[in-house]
Amino acid sequence: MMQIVIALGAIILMVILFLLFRIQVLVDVLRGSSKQQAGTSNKVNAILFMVFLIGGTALFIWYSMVASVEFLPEASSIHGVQTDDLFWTTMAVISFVFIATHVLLFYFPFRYQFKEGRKAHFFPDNNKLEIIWTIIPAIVLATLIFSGWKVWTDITGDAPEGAIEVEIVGKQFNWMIRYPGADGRIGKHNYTVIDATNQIGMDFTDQDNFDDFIARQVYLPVNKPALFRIRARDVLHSVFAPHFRLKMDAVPGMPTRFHFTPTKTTAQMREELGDPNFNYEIACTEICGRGHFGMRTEVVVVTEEEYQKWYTSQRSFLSQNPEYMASVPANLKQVATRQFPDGIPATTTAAATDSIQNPQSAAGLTGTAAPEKTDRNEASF
Ligand SMILES: [Cu+2]
Repeated sequence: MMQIVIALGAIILMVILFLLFRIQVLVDVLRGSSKQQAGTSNKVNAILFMVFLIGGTALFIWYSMVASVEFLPEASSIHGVQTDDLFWTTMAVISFVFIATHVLLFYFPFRYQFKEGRKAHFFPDNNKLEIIWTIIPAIVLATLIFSGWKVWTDITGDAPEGAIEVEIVGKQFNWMIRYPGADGRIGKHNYTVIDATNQIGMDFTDQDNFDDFIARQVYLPVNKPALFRIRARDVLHSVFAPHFRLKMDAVPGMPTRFHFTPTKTTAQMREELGDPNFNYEIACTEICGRGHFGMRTEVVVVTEEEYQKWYTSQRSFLSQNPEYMASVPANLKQVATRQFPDGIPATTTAAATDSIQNPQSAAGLTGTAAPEKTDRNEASF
């Protein structure tokens, strides 16, 4: 009830003010003082333009200083330094233009506010001026775009010889990481063979898969080029490693890639930032569903020595999951058994035979009916 009374009171007050204003105007007309072309609001507005300019600039400087604490540390990759340089050069150019035009934009209404008896200068066109303000931005923009294009083609081009290949597959909701084994080749994949264990869909009719291994983190040696082979299993994801200035979409059915060279080890970064808990990370920057926020994987950059130690300590997927021997074609069985220097564990032989009839039971999903097997070579995503 009280609110209604207040609202009604406010409306009545506004109506009264409006009527008073109208009466004042009518009185002015009668007195003949309405010929005055601008009231006090002319001056007030002109001053407000200057207040906005000065206040806005002060806020901009203050906020830039406060926010700079959150900026990423210096890039930890070779191309990252180039993209940062490019970013700051572009930023400097557009900031200069932005500030120059906006100072004029706000200063002019103040400087040239309405004044009784002052007449505007008639200035229809000037070809020389128009040529200057067309050619200069054209040259500046073309230079910026060309240098950006040059860095971009370098990043997206072929990886240098001997780059370490890592496959990164996004799925709702985590990243799966696969390394090639001693052969240096990542094996073929096929979505029809995906199950609860073989989540990446390693196709064991391809012998390149026999020595591949799945890793929980991305390990990389410092100062050595690395190539990410990126895929997605279900929806769009995006590989984002901000410290390396790396971002590439993971698209179902369309493999993408990104090569870069890390220049600082995790230990170096921890020391530099004074943060003993620092870790490089890969996050997903595509809103890919409910668990999107949880798509985080660590990237560990180590010395070449440490990397070799880690790499050689990894065991192939096949040697850890001998039941998949059942998926290896007869003519390749001999090659695949090399993954088992101590022989294939006897207990799994039964499971291996079983998985031929029921692949899901091998994956620990007993009790569910196995889907009919399709030709594994027929489709590959
Ligand atoms: Cu995602």
